[in-house]
Amino acid sequence: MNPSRRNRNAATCLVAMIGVGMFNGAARAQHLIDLAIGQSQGRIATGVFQVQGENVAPLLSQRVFIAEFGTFPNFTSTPGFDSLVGAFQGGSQIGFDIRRALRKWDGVSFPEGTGGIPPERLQIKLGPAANTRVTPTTDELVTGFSLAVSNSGNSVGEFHHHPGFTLLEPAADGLYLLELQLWSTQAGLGTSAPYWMVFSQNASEEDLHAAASWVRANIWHPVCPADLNNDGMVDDADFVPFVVAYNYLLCDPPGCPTDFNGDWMTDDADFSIFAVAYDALLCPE
Ligand SMILES: [Ca+2]
Ligand SMILES: [Ca+2]
Repeated sequence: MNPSRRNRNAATCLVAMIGVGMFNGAARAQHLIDLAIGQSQGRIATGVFQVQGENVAPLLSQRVFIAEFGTFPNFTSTPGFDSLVGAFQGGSQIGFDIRRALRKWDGVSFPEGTGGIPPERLQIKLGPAANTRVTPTTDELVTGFSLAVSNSGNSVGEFHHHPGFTLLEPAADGLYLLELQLWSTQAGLGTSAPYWMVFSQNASEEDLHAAASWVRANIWHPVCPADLNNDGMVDDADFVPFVVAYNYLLCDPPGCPTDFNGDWMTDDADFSIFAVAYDALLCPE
């Protein structure tokens, strides 16, 4: 790799992105800790928002997210879902499915077998009573409910909703794993890959990060993590957001897409992994 070429190209790209001025970052700051969704490679993709100077960009390469109960006891509505304006067809619906039973962290792993299924179930709810779903007691798919993509005003094509997540009794302390997928009524738009939310019920941040990193390494197995915009290749469009994170050792909650080795920091170890992927350019099949 030629660093000067890379840096020059990346700088050009960054200037171009700022020039485009995708939207005003300050106005949207309240949504930055939401789960970012958008379209890539023909399907819904999940990720996080990254602040880039005056702008905010979705990095759609993240599939493990963290959340903490406690807004009210056993409850949170953060992260919600948000997308850029115009990301989806206005007036279409995006829904979710629960893919399997809830799992509980045993200090080392989220056990696969039925022994890893806790007595607790997790409820997802928004709006009318019909919009309530609870995790199954065995590994089966529970079809969720759908919510509207905006079709009015300055937000046409934006999907922004905050379902409530409630840990049901006995709601013991610990870490819980929820596996979901997102689907759309928009013609030709495919269902997302599975994604995971690790919920903390009074657990330490250290344990929450360790559990999320375990999911990344043992369930997700990302094959091309350096492809931050999820377009199938690692190029300058990925280098820009990587450097933004690298410059500040940042993670972008509720995930950390620029952390490639699972330590919840973006540093030299991740840079080395990025450089190898950048040289290869194309993601593995
Ligand atoms: Ca890319
Ligand atoms: Ca790292």
